[in-house]
Amino acid sequence: MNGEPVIDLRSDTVTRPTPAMRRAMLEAEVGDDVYGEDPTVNRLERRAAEILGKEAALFVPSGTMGNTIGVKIHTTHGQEVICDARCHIFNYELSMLAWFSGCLARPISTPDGILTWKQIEREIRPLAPHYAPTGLIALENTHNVAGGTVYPLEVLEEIRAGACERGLKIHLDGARIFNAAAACGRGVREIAAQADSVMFCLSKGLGAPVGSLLAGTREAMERGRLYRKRLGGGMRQAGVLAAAGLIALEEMPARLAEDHANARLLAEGCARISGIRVGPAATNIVMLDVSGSGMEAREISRRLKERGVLINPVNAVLLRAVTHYGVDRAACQRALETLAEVMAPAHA
Ligand code: TLP
Repeated sequence: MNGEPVIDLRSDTVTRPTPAMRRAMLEAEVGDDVYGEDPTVNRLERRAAEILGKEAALFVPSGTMGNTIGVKIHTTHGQEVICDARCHIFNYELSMLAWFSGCLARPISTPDGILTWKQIEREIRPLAPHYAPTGLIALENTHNVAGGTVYPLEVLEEIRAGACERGLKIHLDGARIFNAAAACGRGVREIAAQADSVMFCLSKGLGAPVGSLLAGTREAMERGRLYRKRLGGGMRQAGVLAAAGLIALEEMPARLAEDHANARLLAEGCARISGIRVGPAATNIVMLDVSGSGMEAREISRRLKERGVLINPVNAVLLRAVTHYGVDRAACQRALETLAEVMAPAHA
């Protein structure tokens, strides 16, 4: 390493609070949120519900808890949840779908993480002697592992219409719904309207230190509040966190297009490096398929780290680079140069 700052492209979760967030945290009005008495948390929940066009919202410590409660409020034990095969709920949440809600996943393989109503409809199971009935449809927008891909609004609308007709609820893992909105030019409210419950994260591209929100009907959020307590997510003077969340919500969505432009820069640069095949880079996530390089993804990740660039492997042949406000255009350029250097010996 040459003394330059580390370029951290492992995730947008690594973002640190902005100076405005830190000031707001310092000055936050607080109370005991388990009693519903934290004015800043209450303000954040009201504002999030308003932005998403839902009746109510619930502040939770993590996206995983938001999804866990989101699944629980719509399902009963022994049901199936239809989802994409690479979604976060199914793959990266320590089987909470089964552990907490007692449900099975009914995963559908897709090339881009985007489900269609046609695919979903085929997998709906009725209550019958051999079946676990379908209890919920879970969608992810943007889709993380597929490379930050975005649902076209028409596809969501079709799923919504079909689900309504079949009496099925939809939970949206919108950890990065603001990235989705920025990329497809629609409001988060339009996207959120296509689901019964929506989880989104303050602590990813929006830059808050901690926290996610689950939004839906008032009745569902009241039940959700009890599940949050069961899961140990009843926080006390959480207003210090909510204060940063409010800044994240108001100030950060407008700059996400910058992260998307940097991701495109990375993707275009990587496409010129021999041995790398680049995914779609629709938003702030770039998937790099290095199966043609003769090197394992984790070896590339190790070599990059030695040179001050952090990019995580997803599996033996895939790396994931995520842009965020902590890495500017110049940092992405430098990451590209480092990547080219690291990949070169494999093709010498
Ligand atoms: N994703 C993290 C890791 O868990 C992989 C990341 O670095 O991207 N839904 C989606 C789509 C997510 O990407 C994540 C986090 C979550 C839910 C869970 O959020 P947290 O980490 O707050 O529990």
